This record gives sequence, structure tokens and C-alpha cells, in this order.
Amino acid sequence: MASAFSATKFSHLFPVYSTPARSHYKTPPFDPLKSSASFIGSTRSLRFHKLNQANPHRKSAVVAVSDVVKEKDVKSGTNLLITKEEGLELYEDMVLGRAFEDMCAQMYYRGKMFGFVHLYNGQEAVSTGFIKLLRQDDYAVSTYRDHVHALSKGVPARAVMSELFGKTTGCCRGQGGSMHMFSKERNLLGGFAFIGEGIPVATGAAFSSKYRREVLKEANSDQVTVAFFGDGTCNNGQFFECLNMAALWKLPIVFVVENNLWAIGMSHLRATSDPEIWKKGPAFGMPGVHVDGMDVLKVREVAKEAIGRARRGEGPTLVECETYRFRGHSLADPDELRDPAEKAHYTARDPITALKKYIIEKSLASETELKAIEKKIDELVEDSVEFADESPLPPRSQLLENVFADPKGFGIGPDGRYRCEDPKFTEGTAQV
Ligand SMILES: Cc1ncc(C[n+]2csc(CCOP(=O)(O)OP(=O)(O)O)c2C)c(N)n1
Ligand SMILES: [Mg+2]
Repeated sequence: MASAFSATKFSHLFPVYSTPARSHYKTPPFDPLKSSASFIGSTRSLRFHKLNQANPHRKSAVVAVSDVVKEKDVKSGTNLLITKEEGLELYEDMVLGRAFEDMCAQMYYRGKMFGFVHLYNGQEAVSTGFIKLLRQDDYAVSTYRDHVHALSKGVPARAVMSELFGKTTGCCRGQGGSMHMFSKERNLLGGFAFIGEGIPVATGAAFSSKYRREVLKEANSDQVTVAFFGDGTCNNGQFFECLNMAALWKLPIVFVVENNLWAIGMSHLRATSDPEIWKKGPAFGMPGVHVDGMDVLKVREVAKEAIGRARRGEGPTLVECETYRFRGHSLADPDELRDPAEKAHYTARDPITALKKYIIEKSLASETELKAIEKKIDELVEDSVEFADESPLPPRSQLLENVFADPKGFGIGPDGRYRCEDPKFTEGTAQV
């Protein structure tokens, strides 16, 4: 059966640069024919155009955009974007992300977790599309919407759920909670509650791999860093500072903007002078790529190119993924602001349903095989809840561990009790 995703039709139906999913954008669609931009084509080569011919010292500007979908196997005529194994891996990861988050919502409303909990439903194609291409020693940096990035990066569901429950078996021993997933083993560097905080950390991680490789001559230090963050965060200064440093030092990093159109209740279109975030890449001298973030296969093609560039030492890439969150900003958000028509528009483009359709249409796997994956994931998520529920809470003595300074008047007194348990504990703190 002819697929909507065959290489020729793919770009025709979903031109990567015409912002098709954002009918809400007021700016006219990008027209490559009218633009002076050159493109990353399937040749994988970047083209440059001279900004200033008269000044030989002036650097060329990188302008980038891509029709990223290539025929994979022209010779055999199969024309597939993924193998069966890849398809099933992507499907399993996305189903895991969705089922895990749905379970989180249930557990949150049952009072099993505390504080703000931000779910990732709807955005799975971005996490899966990028992270499943990474090695274990590559770095991923997330935001407060971090559970699914952690799962994709290989942090066990038990460790993520226990962290949400605040238990000792959590990936941060229950001290981080929902917004602070971290794993040394998996090189997941957080989990950040402040928006934009992860971007400099990611830039530093990318700098460290380059430094280890080029200065310390560690040949294996070719790790790539992928930083995920939202559209609202792109109006934050750290984003611009880090784009500058990453381009200046040609760091092995991919900046992935998950543009879900909203920053809590602030529309991206109201908050951003130019809503096409990908354009900011070329402004700093790196490719800026725009991709349909509801389509894991397209995200994966862009990710391959961007991760490959970083690994080859060709520098950073900015990727804007058009996506949408299916739930409110956090579980405390009644989600009454967004237009039901907008929500319906994106719900109809559910990335998991789309991948399932592709897999079935291309006869990569049967319904039964996919159902078996769904069942396996349901059991895994159930198991993570049981595990978290039965795990112990951290001891009180853990409370001030990893607190670098112990201001006078706080901490543990000579009697082994927390000073705050002493009614006079505030005495002396005025001198701190
Ligand atoms: C430095 C800082 N300022 C403000 C906030 C409050 N805040 C929390 S989430 C958020 C919106 C972020 O939106 P976006 O970057 O689009 O990410 P999304 O929630 O859509 O994934 C804001 C402003 C914060 N956490 N940190
Ligand atoms: Mg957003």
C-alpha cells in the first residue's frame, strides 16, 4: 500500500519548512524558493553564502533548512524509513512515555506525589526521535518536563516512579522529585525547575567532551549533548548566550526546542517577536532546522543529521520541533485557556497513532505485535508503581546531605537532632 510517508510524498505533504501544523501562525509560510537560504539536503553537506564579499575576515553565514526525509533503501525498492526493529523500539519507547505519564496523573491525584508535576503527553516523538539515537555516554539535558526524557535515556521506570514518590529507590534517592531527574549512569544531567537553567549545563557538558578530546587527547571523548527546552524558554537570555558560545567553539551539541505553542498560559505568538525559532540558529552561525515534532520519523531524520554533525566535530545545530502537550501545563493546571479547536487539531495528530499507522501500513509489524508491546509496557508501569509504593522513605538524616553550606543555626546539632526541631533554632541565624 502506498504510504503517506514515502520519500517523494513526504516532503510534498509535510514540507518541513512551511510550518504546516501551525495554522495559528500569523507570519506567512516560509517559501524556500523566495528565500536566499540554502539547505541541508540529503547530500548532508552544508552550503554557505557569503555575507560580505568585500570583507574576507567576515565569517560566512550558515543558513539551514532541510528536506530531511530520504529514501532509505532505494535499491531494494522497499523505501522504508525504519527497519522493523527500529520501528518497534520507537513504538515501545513512545508507548512507555505515554503510559508512564498517564499513571503519574493517577498517582498524583491519589496523593502519592507532591509539588508540581509536568507531563509530556503529546510530545513523545521528540524525546524518542532524538534520544533513541544517542549512546549511553552521550548527554541529555531536560527541563521540569523530564520523566519521559529520563525513560528514553534508559533510566528504569522503577527509578523514575520512585523518585516521583520521594522514595530512597528513586534515581535521586527521593531528594529531587518530579523536576529533578538525574542519572550519572545514563548521563542524564537533569531535570531543572528554572527554565533555561539546563541550557548552560548542556553547553558545559558539550564543552567538556570537546576539551577532553582535543586538549586532553582522549580519543573516545566524542560524546554529543542534546539539550531539550521549550518555546517560552527561547525568550530567555541563557538561550542566546549558549547559542553564541556553542557556535563560537563549535561544540558537539544539539539544541532541541520543543515548541508546544504555550508557556504555561502565554501563547508563543504573543510572547515572541518572530515565532519561527529555528531562524535564530543561522543568526548565530549554526544550522536552524524546523521539523514536525508530531512525527517521530521526521524528528529522527533531523536528529540523525544534527547528532551526526555534532559527533563529526562540525558543531551545533538548533532544531525546532513543532509539537503540542495534550494536558495542562502541570497537573495543577485545569487547562481552561487553550482553544478546544486547537487541542482537537493536535490530538488528531497523535504521534503514537501516526507511528502505529505507519508500522501497520508498511507491514513492519502486526496489530498483535504492537498490542503485545502495549501489554508489556502496562505491566512495566504497574510494576514501577508497586515498587515505588513499597520502597522506604529517605531517613531524615538525608535531608541536608549535599547541601554545600551549613549556615549557623541549621543542620544537625551535637545531640544528633535537627536544630530546627529545637524551638530556639532561629537563634543565631541573624548573624548568618
Ligand atoms: C527562570 C524562570 N522563570 C519563570 C519560571 C516559571 N515558569 C515555569 S514553566 C514556564 C513556561 C515555560 O514554557 P516553555 O519553555 O514553553 O516550556 P513548556 O512548559 O511549554 O514545556 C515558566 C515561565 C521558571 N520556572 N523559571
Ligand atoms: Mg512551551
